[in-house]
Amino acid sequence: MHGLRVLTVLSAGLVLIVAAAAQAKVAPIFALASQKSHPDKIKTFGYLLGGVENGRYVSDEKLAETMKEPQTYTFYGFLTGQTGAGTLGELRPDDVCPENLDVRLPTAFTADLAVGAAAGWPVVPRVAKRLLRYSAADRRAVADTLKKLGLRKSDVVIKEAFRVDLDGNGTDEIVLTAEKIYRIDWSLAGLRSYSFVLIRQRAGAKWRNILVHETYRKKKDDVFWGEYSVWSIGDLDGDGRMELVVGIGGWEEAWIKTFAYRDGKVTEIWELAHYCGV
Ligand SMILES: [Ca+2]
Ligand SMILES: [Ca+2]
Repeated sequence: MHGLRVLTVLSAGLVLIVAAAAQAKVAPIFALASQKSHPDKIKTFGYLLGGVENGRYVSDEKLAETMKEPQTYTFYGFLTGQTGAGTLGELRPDDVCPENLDVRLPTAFTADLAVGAAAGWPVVPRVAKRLLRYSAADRRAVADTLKKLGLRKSDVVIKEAFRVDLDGNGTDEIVLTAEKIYRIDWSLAGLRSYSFVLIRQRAGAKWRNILVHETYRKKKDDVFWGEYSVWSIGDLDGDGRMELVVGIGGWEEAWIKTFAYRDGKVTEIWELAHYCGV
């Protein structure tokens, strides 16, 4: 009996050590994209945004050193939930912007996020629903935002909208992208052009508009960054609230930005950012 007891204690200790080691490991986060950078398209690239370790974000520069060993990833679509698990291709400097690291995906993916298996929580705890029709209230929210930006004369155009409970408080938010580009030529957006991502949050009987990020040309000097789109929505740090991964595709420049939404406020997560310009 005595021997068995020692064995039990030993094996319990071993389990604890393994669990502690797994928890300490950084989980890298990749945003998956097609060259056209749209979540509905088949994905061919994974861009390393950064990682998460014990609820804290780690920048991609710091992370690259720890990523020599191949590891397992879980794949998620924000409209489908978990779609699978597996390995990714070799991490390598980006062709255009070698300061960034990315992977060419070994097979065709429909997921939009790959997160290291060390993240032990559901990255998509609530699946978002794409809205196929936009309500009058959605259009009014865009019109009100345009008024605030000083763009009363711009046309109200909603490009995409999703319904999901971002913060897990039991009430759905609406995340929408609005955009109208008055083209001067194929690479230049004229005055009154805008593109932005907006959260509509229900507060009692009313709804509040929370601008996530925007670009617009009100004056000649204003620089139009590019076209916004929602790449993914997932809980990247395991606190139960979902973050937004937003792509901005400009002429010769592209950004991937990540935002946290907490208590009705949006903050940018600097560690999980990606920029490429030529
Ligand atoms: Ca909510
Ligand atoms: Ca979170």
